[in-house]
Amino acid sequence: MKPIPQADHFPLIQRLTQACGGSYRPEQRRRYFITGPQWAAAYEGQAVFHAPTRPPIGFEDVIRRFAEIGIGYWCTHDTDVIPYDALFQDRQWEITGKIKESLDANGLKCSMVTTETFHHPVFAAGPAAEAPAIREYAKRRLANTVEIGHTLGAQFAVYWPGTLGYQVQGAVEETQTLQWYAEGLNHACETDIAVAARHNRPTLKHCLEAKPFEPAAEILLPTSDAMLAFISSGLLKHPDMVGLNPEYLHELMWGAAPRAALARALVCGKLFHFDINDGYRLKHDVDIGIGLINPLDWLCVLVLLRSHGYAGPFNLDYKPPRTTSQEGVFAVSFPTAVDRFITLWEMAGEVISDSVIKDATEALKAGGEPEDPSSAQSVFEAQRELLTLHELIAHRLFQILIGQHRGRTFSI
Ligand code: GCO
Ligand code: MN
Ligand code: MN
Repeated sequence: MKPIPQADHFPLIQRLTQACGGSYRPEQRRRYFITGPQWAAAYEGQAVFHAPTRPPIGFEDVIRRFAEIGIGYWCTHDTDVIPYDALFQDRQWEITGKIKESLDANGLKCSMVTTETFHHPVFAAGPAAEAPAIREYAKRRLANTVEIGHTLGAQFAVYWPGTLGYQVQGAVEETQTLQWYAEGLNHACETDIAVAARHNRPTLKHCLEAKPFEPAAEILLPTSDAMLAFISSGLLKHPDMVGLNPEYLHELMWGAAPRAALARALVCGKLFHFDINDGYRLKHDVDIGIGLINPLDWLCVLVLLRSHGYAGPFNLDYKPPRTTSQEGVFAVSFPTAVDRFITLWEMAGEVISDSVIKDATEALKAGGEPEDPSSAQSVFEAQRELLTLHELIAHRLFQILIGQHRGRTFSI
């Protein structure tokens, strides 16, 4: 095979992307509450073992390209867009002003802001370290992000605690550290109440995001369930303002059924925000685009959320692969992730109205009537045939996933 001339590479990718079909128009994509993170689009491909594969890109280009794709909302860490030496300075407000201009010019909204409390060496011992000066600094950053959020018109603030944990045991006293972490959140909520009043806006929804295995060896709040317990622990002064931003892969990583983790957040009224991506169980945080690994599981997740009227953001918190070029990030990686989400969401609607699944579910709920309700054997026998429907429903979901319910056939 002859090498392909450089100039033909991108046209080839474009032709094959078009040949894939199934893409939605930007106006269609904008109907969904899909949010695009600055950090995902600007991810350069670097990691512990990896040098960057893509050049840096600023918010102007990211916002413009999200607009072209039809991603209607943008979100950011404070330091994705504000260099450390500009934080708390006039320059931070100049940058914020420019972001606002970019968003307005491109018809995007800022959905969420989040504070980076994990990358800079000041957070080496975590955002709730022993030294009061570190915790005071973290509080200033959280308060500053709340102020930026209101200035940009955000509705949500997200907190991924980073190194809230330890490498070696015994030095960190967990109850104390959790108390300190709560103090940071209390400060953010109290600042929010004052700032929201000043801006004449509702307060933000403060969303905790758990991740089980990184970046510390042991994590104090490793799962969404741990965070639910933390929210109702009594340590938070405004637990009503605080909910969850579960991430699909973060729940899968520790071996959970993500849909069941989301269900637990739903019954607590705490599913505020949702980071969407994909990956593998019991591995590290590979942040692959939604639906590429577990499409059937994803379909089931979206059935749950659709049937419960979840109306929060779907945040594309994944990492375009290192093998994807910067052009590829916007021409392939983001639009195809958005389109898989939309397809799965619409499919979830088909599942909800599918007559086979409806009839089967209703039959399971009606159950059979035992001759003797006090006899285990009689109760069992009355249900024996109906319980087969569990597997039939799973089969039907597979058919819907691959289009067999619409008559797609495979010849043998
Ligand atoms: C991760 C996390 C982050 C957070 C982000 C928002 O995978 O490292 O999911 O991407 O979502 O820091 O706070
Ligand atoms: Mn992740
Ligand atoms: Mn995330």
